[in-house]
Order: sequence, then structure tokens, then C-alpha cells
Amino acid sequence: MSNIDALKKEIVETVKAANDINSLEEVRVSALGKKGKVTGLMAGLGQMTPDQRKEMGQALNRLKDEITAEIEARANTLKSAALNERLQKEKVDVTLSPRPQAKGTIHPISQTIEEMTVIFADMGFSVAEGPEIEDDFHNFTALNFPPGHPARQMHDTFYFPDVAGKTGLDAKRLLRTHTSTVQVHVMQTQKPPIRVIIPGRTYRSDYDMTHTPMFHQMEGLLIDKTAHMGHLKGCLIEFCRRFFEVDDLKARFRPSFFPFTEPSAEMDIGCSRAGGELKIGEGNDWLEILGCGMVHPNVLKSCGIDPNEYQGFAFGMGIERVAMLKYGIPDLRTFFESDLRWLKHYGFGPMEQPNPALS
Ligand code: 2NL
Repeated sequence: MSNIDALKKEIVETVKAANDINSLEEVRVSALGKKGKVTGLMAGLGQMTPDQRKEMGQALNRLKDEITAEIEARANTLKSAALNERLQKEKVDVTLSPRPQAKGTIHPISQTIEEMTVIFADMGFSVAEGPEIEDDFHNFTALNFPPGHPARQMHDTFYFPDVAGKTGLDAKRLLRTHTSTVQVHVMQTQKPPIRVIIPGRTYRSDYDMTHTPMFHQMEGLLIDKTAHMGHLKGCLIEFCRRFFEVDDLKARFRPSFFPFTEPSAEMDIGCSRAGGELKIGEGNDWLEILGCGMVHPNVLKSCGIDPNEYQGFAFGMGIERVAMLKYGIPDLRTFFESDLRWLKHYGFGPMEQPNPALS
């Protein structure tokens, strides 16, 4: 074996023995670096005859190429081994369940809004939202409340101090007392047909066992050319059956009064109160659940819709009330106490279905 072959064998063996990138680099420097073995042989070419130099030069260049290729192959092997080791060490188990330490729950109000929204969305309603700070027009005047109506009194409504220099009803700012203000905005800006629901916070100056100064309402509005009380009844009966998950739930509509609807009605659903326990969908008793009616022509007119061309129905219900009934929550005031034990008991998990009856 020639000296070159022996040197190649020796270097290739050390390349193959290198177990990491750093020792491989050391091998490269000791062979091909400035003071390396191959580089040293190259330096000797100068002392040779031209024939020897040609033969030896070619042999050394081949040697250099072969060693370079061996080093590169070894480097690739080492790099992919290192990558595999890292992937093995750092792998993420995507089958892990959600973090067990999560302590928060979804508030029953949020869950109930979600459940109601899913049902109305299936009937073609979309969600509308609007400001909680309103003016007198959107909260009262457009909704056909006469100037002296009791609801307008300071006693019931949270008014803001008058804006300096401005007087009269138009300047008055207040916290909306119902979400109907949003329907007014919708009617002012959208052309019928309209089909919206409005969940949101509302405010009234009231605090006792069954009233809190902030509470939530879900209202709905449908306007087209032909809607009538039959559509209103069908829509609300369907809603209650799905919301309370009782397929044959009984319902009745009693005449009532609201300034913004004519005729107006209240809807009751069948229940039992046997033994002091309320059961929805059983027995021969009735439970009031919501208010509704055909939108008053004055309201349509105030919002820029021609009552001779269009008509429609509207409804409203308290979200706390239906949440209490569906989930057996006995005390309204606990909704807003932020008691973590209450939230843990009545709250919902993030993975829970908004309405199991629909899935
Ligand atoms: C209830 C009753 C109701 C409406 C709300 C409404 C809105 C417009 C026009 C006509 Cl813009 N009506 N909303 C209608 C009837 C009843 O709420 O007991 N709410 C808690």
C-alpha cells in the first residue's frame, strides 16, 4: 500500500470515529488545515521533478476531495442524529387533556346567552349589539313612551348629569333600561326584512330580592311585509321547547300591555309546582316566561320604516330569569357576587356544548 493510501485509510478511520461535530472539525483541521497532514505533503511538491510533481499533485488532490466528501458525509450523519435526539427529547404530546389546573368557569349568563343564540340563529336571526349609554330618543321616545311615562322618572332610570349648555330631552344621557334601544338603531340603519336578536346589559335603579341595578335582557325583532301573531307564537314556542329541552311543552299567550307593541302579550309555559318544586313541562300550572307583541306603528314610523308597507313582531325576556329556571339557581343576587364557590358550582366548562339538544 502506498503512503497516500495508508494516510487516506488512517484519516477516514478517524473521520468515522468522530462522535460529534466538534471532534469532526478537529479531524478536518489535522488533515486539511494549514498545518494538516495533507497540506504538509502538498508543500513538499515544490522540491519534486515536474513529472513526480504532476503525479503526486493529482494523487493529493484526489485524496483531498475524498477526505472532504468523507467529512461531509459524517457531518450529515451526526447532524441528523442530533436532530432526532432533540425531536425525541422535545416532543409534544398533543393527546394531553386540557390543563387540569384551570380554575375558571363560564358564567351561567354567558352560557345561557350562547344557548339562546344558537337556537335563534337556527331560525335565521343574527346578533346585533349597541351602546349601553343612550339618549332619551332611543330609550323612550322612539319606543312610543309618552312624555310623562313612569319609566322616564329619575327614580327608575340612571340619568347622567346634563351636558353643559344643552337642555331638553334630546340632551339627556342615560344607561339603557332595555335592549330595545339597539332595535331602534337597527331599524334606523337597515332596510327590512330584519331578523335580529339583542342580548345585553341593561340598567334600572332597583335593588331587592328579585331586582339588581344591572341585569341582562334578550330581545328579538322581526320585520317584513307579512309577519303576524301566528309567526310570533310559532317562533317563541319553538324557542322555549328547544331551550328547556321539552318537545311537547305547553304554552299560552295572555293579552298584556307595552308602549312599543300592539297587540301585546305575555307568554306562559306549562309547569308543575307539586311539593314546592318547580318542574317545567309537567303538570297543569303556568309560568310566565316572556313579553311580546306586534311592533307598534308609531315605533316603525319613529325609526323611519313605513308602517303601511311593513309590520313585524318583537319580544323580550330576562336572561337571569330563564337561566335561574333552566339551571335551578335560587337567588338572583348571587349572579353578581363573583363568589368562586358559586361559579364553580353553577359555571360551565369551556368544552361544554352551548345546547346539547341541538348537537
Ligand atoms: C319583557 C318584554 C318586550 C319588546 C320587548 C320591542 C322592541 C322594539 C319594538 C317593539 Cl324596538 N318591541 N321589544 C316587545 C315586547 C316585549 O319585553 O318582559 N322583557 C323583559
